[in-house]
Amino acid sequence: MQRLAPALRQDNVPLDLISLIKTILAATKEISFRVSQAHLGGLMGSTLDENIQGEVQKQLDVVANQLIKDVLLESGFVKAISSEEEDTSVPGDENGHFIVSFDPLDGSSNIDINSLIGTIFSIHEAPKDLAADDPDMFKQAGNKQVCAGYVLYGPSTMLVMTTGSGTHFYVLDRTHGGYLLVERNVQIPQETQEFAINMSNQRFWQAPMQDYIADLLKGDQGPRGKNFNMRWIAAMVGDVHRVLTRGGIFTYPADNRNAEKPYKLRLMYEANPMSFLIEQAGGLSMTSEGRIMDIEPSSIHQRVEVILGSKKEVEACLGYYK
Ligand code: AFP
Repeated sequence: MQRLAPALRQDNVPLDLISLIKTILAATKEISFRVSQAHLGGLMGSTLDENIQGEVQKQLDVVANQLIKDVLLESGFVKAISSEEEDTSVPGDENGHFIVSFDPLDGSSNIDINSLIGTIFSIHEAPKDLAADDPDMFKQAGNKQVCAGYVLYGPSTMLVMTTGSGTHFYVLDRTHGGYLLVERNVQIPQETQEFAINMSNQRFWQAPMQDYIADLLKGDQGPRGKNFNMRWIAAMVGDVHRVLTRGGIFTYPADNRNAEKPYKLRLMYEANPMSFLIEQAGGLSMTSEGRIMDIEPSSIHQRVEVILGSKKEVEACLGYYK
């Protein structure tokens, strides 16, 4: 099995980007260890703090954020970082070539039940004309990402990453301490019979999503003419990993629970990196109005509607919005 750096060189990834990726992954190896030891190391449960989005931070959220933040800011490769757990962007090295957005531990409600969680990251080139402390550096669409990926802390620790030459799966090999390539150019099946949505929000969705899901639930007796299965992991990393592995549709649609917050998922460190991975694997990643990666961001914690997965199923869902 191929090691990470040769695999990236085969895809003509520039050396400074390879170094940055290796820096992020060094932190994920430590996070993987801390996650596995959380109970033993007294890292279960919440802190007394909330992040800027009003979510109570888990102890592991804070530890994971600090680990990634430290390695990135010490590396000299990054001009600035932004994180789910940081109020604003954090300046790095003025000469850094890249900016990194990340969710240090996605699915943190799963920590206490020993279920799937992961780290999501997105890398852009740093604009040369803006200073390191200028948050406008992060106002770049997802279609300008040079790398995106996640590390899933599951039964095995897996890295799923793209640099624009396909989406590849790697597994952390603890015997030599590095990630090994296990599957190159993953392809999502175009059709599926599996959907992922938080059904408990059904009454809050807009009419087109209500109608779409109602038709899926009618199974082979309804207009789709086939039975559908449902899955919900409550961690986007877990749900997207299943979609990448065996197909499916995953959506967190707009809802009217809170008029000021119609969307749940974050554009910069959830939707954009997942969209890059999904599109590189032949899938679609959309809002009901267009391609997620074409959205020009207005702020680092911006939220967005997400409908992604198997191409034909995403198209079928979007058909209800026309
Ligand atoms: P946290 O990391 O804050 O727990 O949120 C995870 C997440 O943003 C995303 O990974 C899940 O798809 C979604 O929330 C799950 O939300 P609900 O199950 O609460 O609807």
